[in-house]
Amino acid sequence: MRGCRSTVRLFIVVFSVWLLVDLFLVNDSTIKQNLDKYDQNSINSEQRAAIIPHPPKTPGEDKFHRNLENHHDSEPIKPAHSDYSERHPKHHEEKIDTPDEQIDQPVPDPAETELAIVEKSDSEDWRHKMPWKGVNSVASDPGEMGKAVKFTTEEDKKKSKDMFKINQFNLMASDMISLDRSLKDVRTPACKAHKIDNVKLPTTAIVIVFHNEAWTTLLRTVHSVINRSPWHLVKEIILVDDCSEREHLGKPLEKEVANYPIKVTIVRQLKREGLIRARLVGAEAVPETIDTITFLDAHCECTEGWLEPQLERIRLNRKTVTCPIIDVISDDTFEYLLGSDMTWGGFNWKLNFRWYPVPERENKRRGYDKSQPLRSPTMAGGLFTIDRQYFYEIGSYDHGMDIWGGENLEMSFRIWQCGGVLEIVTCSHVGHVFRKQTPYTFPGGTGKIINKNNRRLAEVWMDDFRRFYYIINPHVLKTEYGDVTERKNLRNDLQCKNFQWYLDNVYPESHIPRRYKSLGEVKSDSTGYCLDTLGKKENEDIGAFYCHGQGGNQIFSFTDYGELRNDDLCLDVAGVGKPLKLIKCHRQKGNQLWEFTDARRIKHVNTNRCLEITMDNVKSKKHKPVLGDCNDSAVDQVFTINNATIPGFDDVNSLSKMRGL
Ligand SMILES: [Mn+2]
Repeated sequence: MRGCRSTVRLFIVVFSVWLLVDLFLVNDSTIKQNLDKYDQNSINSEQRAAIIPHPPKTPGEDKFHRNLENHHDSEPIKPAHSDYSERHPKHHEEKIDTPDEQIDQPVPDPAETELAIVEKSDSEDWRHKMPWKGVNSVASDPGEMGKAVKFTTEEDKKKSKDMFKINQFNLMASDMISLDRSLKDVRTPACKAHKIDNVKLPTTAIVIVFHNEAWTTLLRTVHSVINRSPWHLVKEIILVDDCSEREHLGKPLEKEVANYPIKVTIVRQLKREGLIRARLVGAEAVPETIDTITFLDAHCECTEGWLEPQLERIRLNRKTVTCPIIDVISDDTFEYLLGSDMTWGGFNWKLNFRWYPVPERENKRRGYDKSQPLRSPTMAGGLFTIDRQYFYEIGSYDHGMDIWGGENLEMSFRIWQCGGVLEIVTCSHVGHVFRKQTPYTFPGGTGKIINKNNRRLAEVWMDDFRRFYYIINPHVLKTEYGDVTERKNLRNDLQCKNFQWYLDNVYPESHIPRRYKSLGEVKSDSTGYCLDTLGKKENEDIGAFYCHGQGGNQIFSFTDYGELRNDDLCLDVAGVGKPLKLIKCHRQKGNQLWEFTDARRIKHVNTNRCLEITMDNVKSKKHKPVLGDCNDSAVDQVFTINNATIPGFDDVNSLSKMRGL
């Protein structure tokens, strides 16, 4: 183990990646190749995972089981998968195989979806009776009730700043907070009013993958599961160590979890495999008697009642994959901050997962009841629960993907296109430490790995719509992406619907333009300059640059909504004399409504003025787009809007089809 760790160290290259959601562990095939050279025994992939048997039953565990039986003597707890299905045959398939209808289906009567019966089978103070040392924190401890931990002395501030680099979060703050710290019960009254009979729920195993995780964040994740989940539902916690190098994650971790009241199994990867393959190993370690798998990140905190509403959705339809609302644990102060229940998962032109506002359409479907689960087009990927057998039925993960990246969209598209349902269960809240920067290493660079994974994603699931991705990222076409035959066969065997169906029914709000006049450069004829985002962000001014024909920041779509958009940003002018800005597309026309006239003018409808690209600075030849009075004789107002093509990919027919013409 130690050999593996120090070997990995030799090949570490640090790359900083700015990500909103850092749900990953990394590795690279080059590392693996190098490791193989060092690995005298050249172990194969099956042999890599050494499963440490779970410790003998503790006195606490026995006591716990007795206690449970007392609670449920009328209905003994049986963990077999068949258990929840046999007892509740009606929740199976019947409603579910027609996702087309589901999309427009009104929110069902709560009496049908939420069980009528309802006594909380565990008394409120059940955990205080256990020999479990949990919930021993006191109100005066740092960070209690999710409060921020702040340092006042210069010495502490400096020390915490230094320690920050280890995990890219405030390790010193985390280390001061109790593993059992209390959190507010963040559920809304409507959520609390949902009655769930937790005796009838499917059981789950929690799978947590970690690599060099801090002691306190990892164990606080585990403690929060134990402290805030019904013990009869969480049958096992499986920690997958993706070849960590830190000593505390070796023997000390085994010793620590040996006496926990819920069985904790540690699975060791002897080679670093990355998140995707580590998850698969973790899932395989889940006993067949357990109904569902719950994946969590290694720096989370579960809140009161986080688990039951998710399991309830799976009980009602085993093809539902559920995510909690992911709240924010500040990487700086470890303050627990409530996440929005008004956002869902989408993706942009680069196939990056992004949060976007829930559209009116979906709110209407839910009867404007925020406590009803949201049908989300995609998931962030780190935190979700899935029926164990269904996980395999729909193809677990794409084994051909490396390390991390794209697997969450792959799973999202697959769930929806192959007859499943992906939900954000808004009554379930789990906090996650969002980092601004990854502490992990990306040997070879993130780009290479993500391009490969996304290429596989696009080739297997996106049909002709993959060209949007390739036009924005032409270099992806040069990426070696391996063989996707197996995944295409899976799609065929499962008789999955096509990507157009997904866009039409699940994600009509997607940023992929469906009907458009053009997708390419917006070129000023007189200057040879093009509209260019210059890589600017939302709310910043748009620029112009000499047309380079390389796509990327100069690709705009003139859509049937009258938008001029690059990805999820639209060209927007707030009024006469106001600058041209990039604003999140809202599809409400307004200041984002443009018209391409017969005289090839680009007219801003609200101000009745026309786009022109002018010299901003004669010395530097810097140009910028502005609005001027429309004038049919002004040559600098003449534009050409192009449709970019991909050599060997597009023909005239497919282009017209793509444009919805
Ligand atoms: Mn994370």
